[in-house]
Amino acid sequence: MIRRPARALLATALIVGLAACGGSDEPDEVDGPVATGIAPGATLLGTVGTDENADAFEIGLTDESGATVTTLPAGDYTVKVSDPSRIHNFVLSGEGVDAATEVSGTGEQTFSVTFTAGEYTYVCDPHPSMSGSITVT
Ligand SMILES: [Cu+2]
Repeated sequence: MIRRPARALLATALIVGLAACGGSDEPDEVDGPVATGIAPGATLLGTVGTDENADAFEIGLTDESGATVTTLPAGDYTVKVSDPSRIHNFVLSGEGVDAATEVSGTGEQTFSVTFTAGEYTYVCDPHPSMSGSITVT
């Protein structure tokens, strides 16, 4: 007798959850905040691993507040990459850009890049599932 209302509540929660996900045009699912209002001249932060675990299978490109970059206007940018892992690297590529850290190397590297309209990707060479993309407009 108690189960039936509980089940109905669960079903309602599922429907609401599905509705919230519907209609998303985002090409990649992003955890956490998405960066907005980025302008040429900004510094972007590339990361592999996590603060807790340098070898974690995580890769990211964020603004200085830590919000994930998914789109930004064409122009010149500084990309600071933090690569504390000996099993990962960070490769940012696309039209006119090929910036990469070494897999075996660790530390920070800073790249000056010029983005033009189009798609750019960032990926870890040994682990292609670690990847993301940005759309330059
Ligand atoms: Cu990797």
